[in-house]
Amino acid sequence: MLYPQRTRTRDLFELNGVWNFARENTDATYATGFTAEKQVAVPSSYNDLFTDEAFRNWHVGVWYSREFTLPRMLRNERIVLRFGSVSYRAEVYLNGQLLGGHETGYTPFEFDITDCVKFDKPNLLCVRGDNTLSNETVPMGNLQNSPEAGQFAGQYPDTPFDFFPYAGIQRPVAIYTTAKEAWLDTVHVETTYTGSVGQLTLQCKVNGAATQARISVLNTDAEATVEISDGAFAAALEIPDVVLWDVHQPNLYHAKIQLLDAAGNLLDEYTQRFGVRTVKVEGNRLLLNGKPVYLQGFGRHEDFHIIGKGLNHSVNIRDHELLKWINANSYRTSHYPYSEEMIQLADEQGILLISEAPAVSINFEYVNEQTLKAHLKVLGELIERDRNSPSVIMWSVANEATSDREVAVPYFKQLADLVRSMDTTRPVTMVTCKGMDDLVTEFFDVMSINVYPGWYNIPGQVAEAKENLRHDLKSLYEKFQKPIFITEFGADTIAGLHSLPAEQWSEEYQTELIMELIGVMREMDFVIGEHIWNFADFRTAQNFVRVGGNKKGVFTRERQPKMVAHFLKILWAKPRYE
Ligand code: GCB
Repeated sequence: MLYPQRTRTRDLFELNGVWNFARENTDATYATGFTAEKQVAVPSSYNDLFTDEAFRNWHVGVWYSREFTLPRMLRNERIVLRFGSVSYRAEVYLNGQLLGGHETGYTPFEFDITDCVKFDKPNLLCVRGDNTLSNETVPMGNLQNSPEAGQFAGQYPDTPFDFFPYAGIQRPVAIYTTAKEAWLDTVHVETTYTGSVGQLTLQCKVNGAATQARISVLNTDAEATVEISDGAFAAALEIPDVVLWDVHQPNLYHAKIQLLDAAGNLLDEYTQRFGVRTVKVEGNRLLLNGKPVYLQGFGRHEDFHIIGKGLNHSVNIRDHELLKWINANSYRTSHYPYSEEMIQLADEQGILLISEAPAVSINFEYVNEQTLKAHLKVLGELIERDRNSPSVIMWSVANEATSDREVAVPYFKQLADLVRSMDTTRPVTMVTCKGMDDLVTEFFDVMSINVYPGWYNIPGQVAEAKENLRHDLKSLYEKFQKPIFITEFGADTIAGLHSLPAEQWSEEYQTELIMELIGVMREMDFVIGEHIWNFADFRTAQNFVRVGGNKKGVFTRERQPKMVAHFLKILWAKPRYE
């Protein structure tokens, strides 16, 4: 599915703004219109907009509605309604008619509404959202708080993971048009280079009557015209004197793709952005354009006051500003696909992403075939969505599954196989907390591990925590013989709490622990990256170990630095490999 854009042949407008909202708490039919309980913002999570606890923790059916009018000049166009994401599942009705649904939040979906849209009066759009999680959803939820439900069992709402289950229409809603005769459906870009010549391969799917595709890479001499057959075409282009995409020079190219009919008339035009770069794991190094890169940065969340996980360009800009300020070069989109707009910013600003499926805390006590099906589906949708983004350098198929159980082995093999069948240009990983007991590391290029010495184990004792980490890293490498990426470590810290000598929860403790543990990681040549948990404080479900959320942020939830940020800024100013 393409990201929507306005071109010579396509129109685009957004349906964001203020919509009507109601919880589904009667048997009434909502699909043909309903009495609003509230007004709601789109995009936004609905949970923190209102003052009533009942709205905040509401996770079953909710309804959104609004009207829109289409101008008559679009009468002869193909019209598509597109959602950036609705968590966790959506059903969409236009003028009372069910268009379809989508499951697994965090990925986009769209409907061709050409045949049911009206031009002579306003159209009524009603969307049912539902964030009920179960053992068959990814992520799981509502596991009845039983102890087997894992480390976060017993919290409210009932989620086995450590972030608030925000819900609603959290990303943009748009209408775009194409010509009815033909339109470009999908574009897959792959790039490499030989010497100073960049190589671009395009694989595209097309609908309708176009017979030829003309491709030109803007501001270069690269162009090609190819035949379309069976609704598809492929093209290979060379870019002389290529400027690679890199962290310090995130150079982007634009491939203009035009679909033509037999007479040479333009039917569709779309511009696909791309960067020329390679990424691979070789020995104990992650190589970007053939040069070793050490990952320094964070695990993160889409999370902010009031809007929850709703897309907000200002927050995104501020977050990337802080990443640049602190000299980070990367982050993991823990624990789900972030908005398309955020990925685009990373492409533009040269930030490296480890793009993660929304499979956090998969618990094999509860997994069945449906869980695997949902997991494969959303992983496939994520790869399809982000594959053309140069900033995405690695796929992470899951975070902290109970991957020490035999049943996890065939499950994760299928996930790794799916990724490799779709994309052979990026390494694949799975983030584990099972250490020496992990049974699925063999399927992945990099061993990504979450470790909390000095916090969950060996609390308050930095010297012992260092010794523990040193020992564990050596044993893991000896056993698995893979480069190790530390995807999480850190300490909850209340901004403004100080203590000398340092003790848990103080800014001094977070600073000392993080800086000392990094020292140990850097003793080991096989460690390819240090990602601190977390970039910023974030909201969680309620339980007795979280005081107003998770406080492991290097920045506060308001995006101001804690003490450790200043130390990291100095350390990260000098790249580890030169
Ligand atoms: C983890 C999880 C992360 C939690 C973190 C913590 O291992 O991957 O989602 O937020 O620990 O702070 O406990």
